[in-house]
Amino acid sequence: MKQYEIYMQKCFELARLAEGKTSPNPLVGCVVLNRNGEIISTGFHAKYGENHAERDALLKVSPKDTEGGTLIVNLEPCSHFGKTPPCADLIIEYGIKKVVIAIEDVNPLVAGNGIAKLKAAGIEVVTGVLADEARRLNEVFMTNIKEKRTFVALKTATTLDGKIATSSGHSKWITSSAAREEVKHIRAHYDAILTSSSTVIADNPTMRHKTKIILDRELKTDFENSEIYKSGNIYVFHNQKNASETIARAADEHIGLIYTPLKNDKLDIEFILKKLFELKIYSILVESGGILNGSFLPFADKIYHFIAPKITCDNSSKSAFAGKNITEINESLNFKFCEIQTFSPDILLTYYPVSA
Ligand code: AOF
Ligand code: ZN
Repeated sequence: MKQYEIYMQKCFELARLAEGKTSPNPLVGCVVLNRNGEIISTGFHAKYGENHAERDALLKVSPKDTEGGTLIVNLEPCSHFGKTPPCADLIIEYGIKKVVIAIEDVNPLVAGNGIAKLKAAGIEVVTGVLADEARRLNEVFMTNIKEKRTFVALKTATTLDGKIATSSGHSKWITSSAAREEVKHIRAHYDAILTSSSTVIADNPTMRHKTKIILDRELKTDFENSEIYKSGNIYVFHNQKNASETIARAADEHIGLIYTPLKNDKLDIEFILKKLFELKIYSILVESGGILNGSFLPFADKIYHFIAPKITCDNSSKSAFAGKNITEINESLNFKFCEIQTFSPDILLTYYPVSA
């Protein structure tokens, strides 16, 4: 079993090579052993629409080599005709004797059918190897398919006292360049970055990324000069009637204006998330100030929190999460830590909400 865990880790590494490129498909890696237990091939699902991991690995070798061998993969092999024929059929064709899987596929077209097909062909199937890690690896895919909604991640960078800027808004830079480099990698894993008009106005970020989402209730950002409007696809959620008349540039091909109802005097986040899923934006990274972070926190699936070893000790510097008044500590939202990484001298804490 230990040996399978090592191969499964290898599958995760292979799968991660395609991070940010497979949406809305999962991240999948595969290792093939011959009958003597030696690795003879590896593969991964490199890009949406391309070969699945098992097909990628098997097509590099011949059935002569794989006869009686073992295939390790982090997701149940598929059983449906999609962009490619079923991986389960190819595994059977290649004479594989044993298949080791981390988790079942949640796609209703597959869910259990792939395993059933393999077993019906007399293949031994082992499941559940490093299942928790495998679920985390494909948390976006699983949320999309099971809950039919966009996965929401949130990133913040604070001092030890949880501050993101001084009271005047000064924040460059709280974290080191190593941490800021890592932020670029994190962004690449998500379909879009979401931010607020206040952040656009205060920081004038470029955010060169596939898709950008800006929450700008009163359409007060500078559409002509802000860096963010100069590249890529942009959706602006707002609450202004006759918006496109007021903002000529909004008629531009790459800016989509979306009228959004208000809820408690703010743009309705549930409405926005529903719209994003309809727009096939399957995962977002929220990068903003305390107020928007506070509003998104109840909807967040995951938080990336960089912490620099600095303390402002300032009464009025800005907090990473704001917008509420509570009196009892048990009114706080609760999270569970998942990982601590070091980007010296800073750390990155990754945590998940504890569902109520
Ligand atoms: C696998 N291995 O590497 C992947 C799988 O659109 P298609 O035809 O590529 O099919 C996508 C579905 O296939 C996806 O939703 C998931 O259920 C499965 N993806 N399966 O065995 C892979 N990428
Ligand atoms: Zn497949």
